[in-house]
Amino acid sequence: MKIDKVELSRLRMPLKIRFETSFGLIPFKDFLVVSVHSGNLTGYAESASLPYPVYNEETTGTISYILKEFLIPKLFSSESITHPNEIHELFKPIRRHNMAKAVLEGAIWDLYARHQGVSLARALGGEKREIEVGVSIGIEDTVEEVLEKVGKFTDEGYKKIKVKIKPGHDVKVIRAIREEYGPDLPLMADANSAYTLNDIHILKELDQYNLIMIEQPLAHDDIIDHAKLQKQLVTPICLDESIHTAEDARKAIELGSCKIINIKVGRVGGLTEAKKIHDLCKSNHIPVWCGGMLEAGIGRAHNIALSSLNNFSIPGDTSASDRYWAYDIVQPEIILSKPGKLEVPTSHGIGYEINKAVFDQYLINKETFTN
Ligand code: OSB
Ligand code: MG
Repeated sequence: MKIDKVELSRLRMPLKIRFETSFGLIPFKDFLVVSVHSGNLTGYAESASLPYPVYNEETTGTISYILKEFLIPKLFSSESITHPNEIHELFKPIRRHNMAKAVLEGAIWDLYARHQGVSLARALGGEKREIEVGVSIGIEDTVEEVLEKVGKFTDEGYKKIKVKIKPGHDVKVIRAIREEYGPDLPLMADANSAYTLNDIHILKELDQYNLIMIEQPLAHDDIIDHAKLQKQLVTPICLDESIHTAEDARKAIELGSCKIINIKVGRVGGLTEAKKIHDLCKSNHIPVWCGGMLEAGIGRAHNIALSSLNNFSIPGDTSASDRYWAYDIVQPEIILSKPGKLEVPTSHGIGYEINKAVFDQYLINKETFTN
């Protein structure tokens, strides 16, 4: 495949609900859609970035800069691409900036799948025809509001309920959910690094509620203290922020820092690395699931394709589009095909088309780079 053109479209989408985590409120989604063009085919991906560098160090602004200054020129300097795995190698000399790498690589994966005449899921080696999904519930002002959302989403059939926690909004929330919905509700908590080992008494209290896992309780850059913590908890620890590469995953598994890994394509620098982490975890009997970054439809479509790989054995955070969006940028709309399930598309590439009217409504800037 010879890349003729790359387009960067910056979109700003209002969230239809309030979403807060231990690192703060996410007031809207500001992201890039990258499209890569080759002949009459186009591949799409969207950046996982948030408006502020609070989940990781990247923002939509840094991603745009790294793409324009380094990654697009590198792509244009390579002769022709036979497989997207080559992109990961091509970008390797540039350190970190994983979300920037992931969005360009993701668009090339979609283009490659279309070029091969297969779905992205198939191109990645995914076998599932449908995936089980869960939902992530943010920090709310009151426990009652959390309970109401848990009820709404269990009614919709979501297979896993994840609630955000932070000091002061943890045990009381989990206890109330267990009291209201019983011991069998598939429940987990995500702390987004809000605790330290000094809070071990709180984490041990949470350990009594039979959570499927507790996600990233300690520092975003830690695997040592997580290993110490895991030894003292029955509840499996799942790492999110701490894992950026398959090497990070290997070390965390070796140390015993976690028993589960949340894979986010953006955080790990693309689908090639995501698949590598999936494979490594599989051979180490570590289940994985696909995390979310409040994606619009293109990002959701990539997550669905990735989740079709068979070691994604725990429902992910990729809920239907109506979780966050009044109108989504893809069509058909991403909806549950059965309670708590999303169908894996079989048409070429990501399996969804751009809804141009909605896309243009949220578009704030577009730049074109010709090879
Ligand atoms: O830690 O998984 C996280 C959203 C933004 C940043 C980090 C996280 C999240 C979520 C939402 O939990 C997942 C989703 O619904 O996309
Ligand atoms: Mg998380």
